[in-house]
Amino acid sequence: MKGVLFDLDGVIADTSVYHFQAWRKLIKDHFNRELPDELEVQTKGVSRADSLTAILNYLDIKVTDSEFNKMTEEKNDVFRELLASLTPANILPGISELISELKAHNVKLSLASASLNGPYILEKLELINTFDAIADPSKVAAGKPAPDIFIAAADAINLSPKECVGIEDSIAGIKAINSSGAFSVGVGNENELSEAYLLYSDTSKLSYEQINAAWKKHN
Ligand code: B16
Ligand code: MG
Repeated sequence: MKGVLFDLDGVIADTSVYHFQAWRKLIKDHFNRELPDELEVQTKGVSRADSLTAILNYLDIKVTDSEFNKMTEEKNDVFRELLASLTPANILPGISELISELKAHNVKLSLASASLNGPYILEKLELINTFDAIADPSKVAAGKPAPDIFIAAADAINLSPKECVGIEDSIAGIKAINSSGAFSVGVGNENELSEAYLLYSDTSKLSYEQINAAWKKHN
């Protein structure tokens, strides 16, 4: 295992709460409608525009292109306000320890997040200098579940996906890792992430030794 391709939201930090809070506020303000908890899973790991499309489809609401664009900007403004209070204390349990182990074994770290706010979030978490590369989601042709962002993240550290492990908390993300050719490690619910090659219930359980051994066995 020469590189690890990290998802951000739900793996490095629990910013998913902020994402959904921002969507809820937007939909309440615009349409006075509530979003059910189960819709959150459909927006996890999925780009801002694809998330809004899923939400509007669920609500059976149609908007013009310009309203749609205005809404994605507004959602991001709310999300950025919520992010203002983010500190290293928001790094999920076990992640700092895993990063230290990876660094000690000369494994390269690359960010494979769908979020255009990735660099800003890593700065707030004081992890920006820890990463060797950040793949730019605005430069890839297709978002998760397409493999593009994981291929770009591996490429940014001069590795092929085969030499890498990807860590994800979303269904779309696990599908993306698997089709990129990297080894998928899921963090979360077994029913949701059954396609992950290796699964942990939460980030505190992530183990460098286990992940490396599972990657070796797979290859
Ligand atoms: P932004 P990840 C994803 O992050 C989130 O899970 C998803 O909810 C969000 O819509 C997407 O980033 C885009 O984020 O609006 O900040 O560009 O899980 O891929 O790290
Ligand atoms: Mg995620």
